[in-house]
Amino acid sequence: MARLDDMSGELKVLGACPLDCPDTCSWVVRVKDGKAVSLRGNPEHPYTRGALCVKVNRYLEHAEAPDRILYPMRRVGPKGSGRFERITWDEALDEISARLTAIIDEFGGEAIWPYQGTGTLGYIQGEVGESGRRLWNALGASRHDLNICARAGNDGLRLTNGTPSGMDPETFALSRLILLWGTNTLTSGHHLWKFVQDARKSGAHVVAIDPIRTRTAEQADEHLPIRPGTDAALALGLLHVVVEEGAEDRDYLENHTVGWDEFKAEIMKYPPSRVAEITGLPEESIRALGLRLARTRPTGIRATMGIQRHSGGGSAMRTIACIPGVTGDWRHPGGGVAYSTSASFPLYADTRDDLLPKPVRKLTMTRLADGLSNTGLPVKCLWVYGANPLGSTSDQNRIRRAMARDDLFTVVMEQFPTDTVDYADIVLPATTQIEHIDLHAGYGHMYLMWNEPAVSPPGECLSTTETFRRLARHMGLTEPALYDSDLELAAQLLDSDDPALAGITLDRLRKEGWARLAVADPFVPFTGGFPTPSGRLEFVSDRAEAAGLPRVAGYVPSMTARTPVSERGPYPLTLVTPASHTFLNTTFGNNAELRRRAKAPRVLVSERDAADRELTDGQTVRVFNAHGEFTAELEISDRVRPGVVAAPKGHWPKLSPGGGNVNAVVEERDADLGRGPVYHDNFVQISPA
Ligand SMILES: Nc1nc2c(c(=O)[nH]1)N[C@H]1C(S)=C(S)[C@@H](COP(=O)(O)OP(=O)(O)OC[C@H]3O[C@@H](n4cnc5c(=O)[nH]c(N)nc54)[C@H](O)[C@@H]3O)O[C@H]1N2
Ligand SMILES: Nc1nc2c(c(=O)[nH]1)N[C@H]1C(S)=C(S)[C@@H](COP(=O)(O)OP(=O)(O)OC[C@H]3O[C@@H](n4cnc5c(=O)[nH]c(N)nc54)[C@H](O)[C@@H]3O)O[C@H]1N2
Ligand code: SF4
Ligand SMILES: [Mo]
Repeated sequence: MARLDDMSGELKVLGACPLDCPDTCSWVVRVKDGKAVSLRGNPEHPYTRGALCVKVNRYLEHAEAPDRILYPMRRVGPKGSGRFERITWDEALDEISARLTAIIDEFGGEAIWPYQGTGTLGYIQGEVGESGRRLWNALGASRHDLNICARAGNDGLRLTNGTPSGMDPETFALSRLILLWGTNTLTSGHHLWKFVQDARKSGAHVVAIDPIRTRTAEQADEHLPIRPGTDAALALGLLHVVVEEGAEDRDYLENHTVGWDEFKAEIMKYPPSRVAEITGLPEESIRALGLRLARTRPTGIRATMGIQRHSGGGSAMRTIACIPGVTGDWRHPGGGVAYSTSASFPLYADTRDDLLPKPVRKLTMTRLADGLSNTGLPVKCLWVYGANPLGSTSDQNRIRRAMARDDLFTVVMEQFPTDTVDYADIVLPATTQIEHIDLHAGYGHMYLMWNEPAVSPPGECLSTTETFRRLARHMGLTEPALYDSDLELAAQLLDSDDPALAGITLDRLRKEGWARLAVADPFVPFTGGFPTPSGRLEFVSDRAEAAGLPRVAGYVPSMTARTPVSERGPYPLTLVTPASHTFLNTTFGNNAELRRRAKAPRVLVSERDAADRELTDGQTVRVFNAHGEFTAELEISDRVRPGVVAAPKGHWPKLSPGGGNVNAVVEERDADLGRGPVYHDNFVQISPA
């Protein structure tokens, strides 16, 4: 908690980075005379080790930025114009209560869509704890399915292992072969790198598998520039070599897995020669990596979300997860697969679903445009918080049209005037992390983190929980659970007999700022079996079949991978749209210095593809398909393979030339599991602007 620093007379307040990033850093805010004077990485935290990142180094500047929304506002111009007048909280809550009551009376509570995003991952204010859901339940609102980020991969891993959780990323220091697979470590969660470097000092070989030569690929010992959406084929090809070498762990297969015979038959269909054709990788590279995999224990695979933003992405994670089942790597610390540690934290927010007056429909986050166009039971109120769908969600132009609907009542709780805010009827000013209480779990480490507020909110900003408490009061709701304080909510979350929380109390967290889960160190998962129906790692799965996938893990090509150029019509190029180094999704997209560093929106194109179109380096181009277009500066680059072009996510549409970003060309189309999005699986064409 806050403590006085004798030397300077400043308070040191411990907090945690709330952003959707695996590293969930521990930070120290120094406060003098009620004002935050610095915010730095906590040198005492074993994962943060004193460093934040290029983005969050500017968090204080962000919280104090001149464009911060400080007061409730009512729209005065047409939807999309961004013209507002300041109103009081009472006026805002009166108007909201009246509109919600009228909507519920006429259409029922399900006409409300609580569209919560990943702006903060807190258990109290954010998406992990589904902040606000008690109130939505009391109003009978539709359920929101927050599947925009990691769902397809989560579900794929669940088929194989029963859980998305796996390795403790700190144990990569013990790996002897590291595959950084569809993950841009140095950009999207750089704290892992220190553990990778520790492993290297002991001789580990590091391979990046990514269609782009990212800054991570550049720093790796080897880079395999795979064709997007073909990862499962590569996994099978590597295992083909393992089996040829007789290096499968027969004891592990026998005692800890099911379906080996069928899976082996699947593997045998993918010799390196065939895999080379599918993946576009040289056969020798596949064979060489297969040999390394056969001979190196432990092998640690860091596979994150890039792999699964594809129509076959859930299956890709499912099949990659089979690798340690064959090699027996789960026996060793430093072996296995690390995707997300979220499910290792046994904290459950009591969302009080018993308050729902009747069962309600679920609306899918990745399908906002579709959902808003539903005419059967129309959405009449869209309530956006912690999200910027007009920047981050697929099919931007359709969303824009749907949000312009006159009969849609839109409320946005925000810190900044995003493109989404421009379509709000009422805007409510939201606190930042240095102004509210929260509790966090890392999804790339094993620590619970406490965030103590360091300063008072500026203007009339309120936290998510406080906003919903006030709205409940305004609507005359009497259910006591709607009024629990933040500390009461924290205590409820930690009230658990789970051994992983042994010794972790609210008092201790507030005092120390963080606590490692009470699990072995080094941590080896699955020593007591797998949480699957069979209790074993499942190469075959009835649940997969029920989900419409093959029973045996294998290769399900993405759309771009299975469509030959000759069948792509006017849009022959494959677009991938990964993390930007300087923004976090669209958060920080309005920061002047980070925008300067990001440079204008750009698209990386191979020399061949540029030459075919007579395009030159630095030229302003249109990247387009049937759904829309965005404008970008073309960069001729050998970082992308011919046929593939890359443009980062995160630029604000309204701050971009042409008024759109990459999501103008991303289709609203489902991945193979969990209705996940397909951000790296779209066809485009490029022409001069
Ligand atoms: N700086 C920064 N950090 C971030 C974010 C950010 O926006 N900026 N976003 C945060 C969030 S919300 C998340 S979910 C994580 C996401 O971070 P990551 O898990 O790293 O996900 P992506 O950036 O989508 O993709 C990672 C890499 O996968 C590659 N890739 C794309 N398609 C394929 C494929 O088919 N096969 C393979 N092998 N690779 C492929 C991309 O080229 C990219 O380099 O990062 C978080 N961290
Ligand atoms: N093309 C493409 N698009 C992508 C991706 C991709 O790889 N490619 N990645 C996807 C991924 S992984 C994700 S997770 C999504 C993220 O998409 P969103 O969940 O929409 O996240 P952001 O775009 O960062 O917008 C979050 C907003 O929440 C606000 N905010 C932050 N903290 C708070 C708070 O405490 N209270 C309130 N009320 N607001 C707050 C921020 O100011 C910000 O405007 O984007 C997806 N979009
Ligand atoms: S965005 Fe990630 S790396 Fe940066 S401070 Fe937050 S948790 Fe740490
Ligand atoms: Mo994400």
